[in-house]
Amino acid sequence: MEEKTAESRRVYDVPPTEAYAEFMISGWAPSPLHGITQDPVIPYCVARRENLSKAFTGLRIILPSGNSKVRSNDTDYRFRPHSAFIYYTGVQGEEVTSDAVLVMEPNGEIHDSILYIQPRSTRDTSAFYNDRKYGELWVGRRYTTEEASLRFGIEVRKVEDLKALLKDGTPTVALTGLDCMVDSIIKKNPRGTELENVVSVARLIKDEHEIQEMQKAVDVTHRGFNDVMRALPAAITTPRGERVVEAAFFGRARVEGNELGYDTISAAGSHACVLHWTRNDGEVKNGDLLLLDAGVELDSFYTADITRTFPINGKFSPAQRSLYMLVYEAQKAGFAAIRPGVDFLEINRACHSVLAQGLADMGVLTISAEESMDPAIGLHKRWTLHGVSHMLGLDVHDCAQARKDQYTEATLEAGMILTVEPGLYIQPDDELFAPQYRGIGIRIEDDVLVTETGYFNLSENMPRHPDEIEAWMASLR
Ligand SMILES: [Mn+2]
Repeated sequence: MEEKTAESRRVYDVPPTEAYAEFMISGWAPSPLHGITQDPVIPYCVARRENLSKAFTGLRIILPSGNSKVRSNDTDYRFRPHSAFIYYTGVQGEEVTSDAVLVMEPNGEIHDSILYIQPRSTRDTSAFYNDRKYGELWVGRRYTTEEASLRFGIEVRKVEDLKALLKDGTPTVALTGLDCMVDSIIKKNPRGTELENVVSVARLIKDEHEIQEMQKAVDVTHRGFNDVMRALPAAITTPRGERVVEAAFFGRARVEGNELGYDTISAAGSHACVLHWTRNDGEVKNGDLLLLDAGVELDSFYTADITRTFPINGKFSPAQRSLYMLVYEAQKAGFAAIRPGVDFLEINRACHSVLAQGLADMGVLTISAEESMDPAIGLHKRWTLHGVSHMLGLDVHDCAQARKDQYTEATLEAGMILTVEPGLYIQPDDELFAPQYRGIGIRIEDDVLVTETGYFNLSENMPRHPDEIEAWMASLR
């Protein structure tokens, strides 16, 4: 694979003259950064690397941040480092660019960690004014290697020095598919899949710092939902009002956080019955419900994942309220199931039992709830569609490289953070339901920490009961 260089992108730039190049490297005052401090995450990163070291004694471990991805021509998507790179380095927001690599060099029983970065393009280089991708006059100042070393509490070198090191034949384990330079050199990676698994499983149990960041992510997301409530009058009067909702939330994500943790689902009316409705180009109408599934990703890259379903005009109709209460009761049953030692899938069973019973009581499910809960039958899933829990953290679907026996088929442990998100979706053309219920989609999703004695709902402060939701909306009108 050929590396894309800044040079190859600048097809329409006029090359600088020799006189200009000469002129540009002189006459600049020194500009060191003062007051660099370490983020509180750094001691945690040291401990995390010690754990990783033990799993791969004697092997060089390579965790790239990843290359940037071209959107079109010389325009890239906004860069976000790989979650494992974040977890083991503690980088925040945009302070480290693409192409950085964390290398853990074997040193007897332990490893020495070195962070390779694209350092500041200093004034004695031409890059600072002619490198469109990393040059300071194009994209802003970055840390020098010395500054980065202070900031991250780790030895830091230039990434251009990495190529020679990687060619020295040291037995290596690497995360591949992220960095084309690393991939082009690392041909033997027999334990690569195991590394993917280990760095994913490490995040099943959150440390103290992660729990704090998750609470912050939830709190900022709460404020984003408040912004959406305030934007509803504009959403109702604007074509594609779902985009007004999406934009209101996105504003909060960018102002207080790094980004969205995932694409916002802003689903009004029957769009709520489309599980991944991210087109968000529909109307927001008085009398309908709005299902908003959204999460802010902080500068630390931890994200919340919250869903609330609320009446656009501030008041649930009787049909909306009755379906909503069924989902509400299902979620309560899901919460009640959470404590260490319980099967991960028990939360799902608890929620779905309530939903199936409710559907049977309404007469739409014509077999008993118990019969339907038999995994071989599961007819109620016509209206519930999805499982109710997943791990949450740096990724919205966190720990995704864990094996089933470590995750969905394992038991809950204190320190896990997961979602509880039952839903009920009555498609607009579902003739099994009376007309007043058709086209109603409801999901309630909270972010929960498993504790020694049960659980703590990180999003407890966000109203869930219909009465509380109506009061919440009225307070923001
Ligand atoms: Mn979710």
